[in-house]
Amino acid sequence: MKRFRSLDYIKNSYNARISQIAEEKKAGTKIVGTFCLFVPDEIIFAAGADRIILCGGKNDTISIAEEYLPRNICPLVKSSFGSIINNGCSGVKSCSHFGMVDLVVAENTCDSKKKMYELLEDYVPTCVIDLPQRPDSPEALNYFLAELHKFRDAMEQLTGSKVTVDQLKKEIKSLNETRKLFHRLYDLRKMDPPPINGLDVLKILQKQYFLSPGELKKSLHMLICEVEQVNADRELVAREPVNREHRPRIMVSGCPMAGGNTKVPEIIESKGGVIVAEESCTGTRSFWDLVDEGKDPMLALAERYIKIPCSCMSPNDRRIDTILELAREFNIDGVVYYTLQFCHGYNIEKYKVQQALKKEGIPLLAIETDYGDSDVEQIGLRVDAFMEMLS
Ligand code: BJ8
Repeated sequence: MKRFRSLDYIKNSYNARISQIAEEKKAGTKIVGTFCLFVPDEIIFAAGADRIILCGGKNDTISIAEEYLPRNICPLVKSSFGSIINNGCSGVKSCSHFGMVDLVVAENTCDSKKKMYELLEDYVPTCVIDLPQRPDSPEALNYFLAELHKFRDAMEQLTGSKVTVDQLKKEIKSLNETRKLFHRLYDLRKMDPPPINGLDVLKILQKQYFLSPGELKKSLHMLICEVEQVNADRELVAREPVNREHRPRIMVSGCPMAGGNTKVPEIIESKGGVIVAEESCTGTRSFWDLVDEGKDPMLALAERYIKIPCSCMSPNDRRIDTILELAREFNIDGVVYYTLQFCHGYNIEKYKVQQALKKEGIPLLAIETDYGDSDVEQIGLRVDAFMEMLS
């Protein structure tokens, strides 16, 4: 598979982004840290603040968190908490951006996150958006809209700037443009074989809430141009007979893979599969639906964000429908169902997902794992057998 130069650019963007945030802070811009897709970035940007993601995907800060949190909770929660409280001062190499935020905007989703946020307040000011967890009930939308209004007020207080309707509309339009770019990239992955592998796409997915919106758009444009070029070159070659071996087309579905966590995709693609879609918060859940630009912006945001099919919602049939739709659109051969240890929501939903896929004749391999390396070999053997079955 081709090496994409734009991905080197994205990989090397970390230091530039940190310097940019440091400059912004010096100039008085407030920096907001988030953990979840349910927090609308549009409101943060419309208030004149900047945003960085705080989800931890690395193993090395987990032991720090375990001094405060139980061992048997999800590694994403422990890694994130460890990174924030460590903040580079206990000998473990930590990402410096964790110490740069003025306000954490959290959300009531799973129990582990909710309770972790209560502890976090001792380290950094934290504002929590409450979520109605039955999104299809008639009262849910109004409740969520009221929560978003409170969040907007908190942002205005933080920055001292009014969030105007015009500014919100501008940010909605801009973030919709980014979502459309992701759709373009994913459309290219519908080809067989896809011109880009899943690990490469994951590199930009993991950076999407770290880069500034402008840098993200620029990076996506560069990547899409390169991937389109691969296709154009292929069409030329395809006029002559070429033997293209079919690699099993895999969809990864389940928990997010925060930056630093690429274990399972690496195994899948090293065993001959190619990931063509991710039903995940580091995947389609982050960009699939656009915000309606024709409506009152706060209502449009509430309508769009409440529909995110996270397993914290109940019932969550929307997620099953999405998985089936993606499986058809991307011509999926098999699903790798990815759960982080102790994430009960995604783990329990696996049963319904498996039943729905079975009716479509699509096999599922369930992998439950953490951020450590001790199970790499064992996962490798299971993925190997799965690929052989799909070939
Ligand atoms: S919208 S998936 S980002 S909550 S993996 S911490 S659910 S125990 S990350 Fe999430 Fe928002 Fe939902 Fe997405 Fe809890 Fe599960 Fe851990 Fe999770």
